[in-house]
Amino acid sequence: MPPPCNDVLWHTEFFFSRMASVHSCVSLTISLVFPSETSTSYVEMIPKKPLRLKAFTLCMRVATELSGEREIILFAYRTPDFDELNVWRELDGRLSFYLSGGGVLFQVPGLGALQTRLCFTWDSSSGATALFIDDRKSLTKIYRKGHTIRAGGRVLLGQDPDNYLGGFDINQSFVGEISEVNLWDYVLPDTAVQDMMTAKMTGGNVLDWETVELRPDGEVVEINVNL
Ligand SMILES: *[C@@H]1O[C@H](CO)[C@@H](O)[C@H](O)[C@H]1NC(C)=O
Ligand SMILES: [Ca+2]
Repeated sequence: MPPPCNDVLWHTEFFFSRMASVHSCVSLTISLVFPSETSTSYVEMIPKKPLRLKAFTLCMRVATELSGEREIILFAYRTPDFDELNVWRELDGRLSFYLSGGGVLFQVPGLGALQTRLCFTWDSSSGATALFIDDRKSLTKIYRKGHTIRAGGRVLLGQDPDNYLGGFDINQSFVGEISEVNLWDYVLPDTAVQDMMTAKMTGGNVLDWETVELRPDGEVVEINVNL
């Protein structure tokens, strides 16, 4: 086993006849697999600080084979009375998020079995919001200018809670694989988002996938992945 470099491992590759050796760091990360539709399985993420947000960047790596007219919850943050920040794959395949009220929807290529990296950005001061998918950025839309996301809720993957920690609907559950969920309380520069898309999404100052405490409940499998 080659020596570790910080939290990653060195490995050596030999390229063809040139016999040049190249060292690179292989990152270990956790990925969550939701194998089937349930109205019970979820993973709670414990944030580093309260989600009192006037801006955010929310990233995740996701794959799902759910097809047809099926809503899929990708991320849910709910306080006792409101869905504060919920991210969806809509019935018609659009990607969207909702800040306690009507949502903002992006008409983009649909999710599928191949892993897709997504980052949403939103800034209350202008209302500007955009979506990055792998190395591409969407148009900018204007949504909920002046709004503040409230603190005091819970972050869930796998289910859409219609009350504080329940009211799950099997037909909105997440089925597939999800990882690299990171949340920042500001809008990252486009280049920073795009650099992460080609390496690893990490370092969220509210939710950092590398260090976040995950509390799984039900039928969820945590696997280790070498990126
Ligand atoms: C889920 O969807 C199926 C198929 O459309 C339907 O038969 C079932 O009643 C739905 N379940 C709930 C809880 O809405
Ligand atoms: Ca619901």
